[in-house]
Amino acid sequence: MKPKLDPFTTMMDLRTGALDPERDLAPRRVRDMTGYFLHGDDADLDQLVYEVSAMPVEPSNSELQSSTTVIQPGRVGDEYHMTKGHFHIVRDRSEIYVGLRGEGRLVMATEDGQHWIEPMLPGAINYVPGGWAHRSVNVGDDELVFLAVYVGDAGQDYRTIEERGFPVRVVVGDDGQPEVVDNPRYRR
Ligand code: M6P
Ligand code: ZN
Repeated sequence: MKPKLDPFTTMMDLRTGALDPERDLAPRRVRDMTGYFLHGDDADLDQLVYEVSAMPVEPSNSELQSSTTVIQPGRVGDEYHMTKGHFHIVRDRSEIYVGLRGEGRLVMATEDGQHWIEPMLPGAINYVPGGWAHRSVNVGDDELVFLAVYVGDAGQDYRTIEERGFPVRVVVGDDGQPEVVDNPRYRR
């Protein structure tokens, strides 16, 4: 076969996730996440929640997509900063996360309402099998930084999460520690 791409290398700062050369950077602020946080009504709309920088590769099943995500520490209401979270449009496509910095929770859920939580920390390689929606939550005081690699044609289905939410939320408990509680707005 004739290759479609030339090989290339991107340098990643292992502490900050910054890429060199810089790649497309997508910031997500509270204003971009309406409806995602249960108590988001009086939050500062300019508050930066996370940024994603993705490698420039076409979204086909013969390639691997990859990106780094940096989630700022902080909360909206009682809920820790988190990504929107998504199913893959092609549901059986899988993904790997490599934790680089900070402390997080990877919340996963199936369409029939099961949920599963794995720790995110430097050195952790989290495997997200096909069929599991995934959302990362920063429960620490530092930035949460991780590298994600996934099948190129996976695509992100945000709508299902916007309509139904995740079965659980990660909130700060009375003792100041992260706690997983049911999401009253979850719809199966
Ligand atoms: C990881 C990957 C990306 C995703 C990003 C932010 O880097 O899963 O595919 O875009 O996290 O998550 P989300 O797309 O749910 O906002
Ligand atoms: Zn994904």
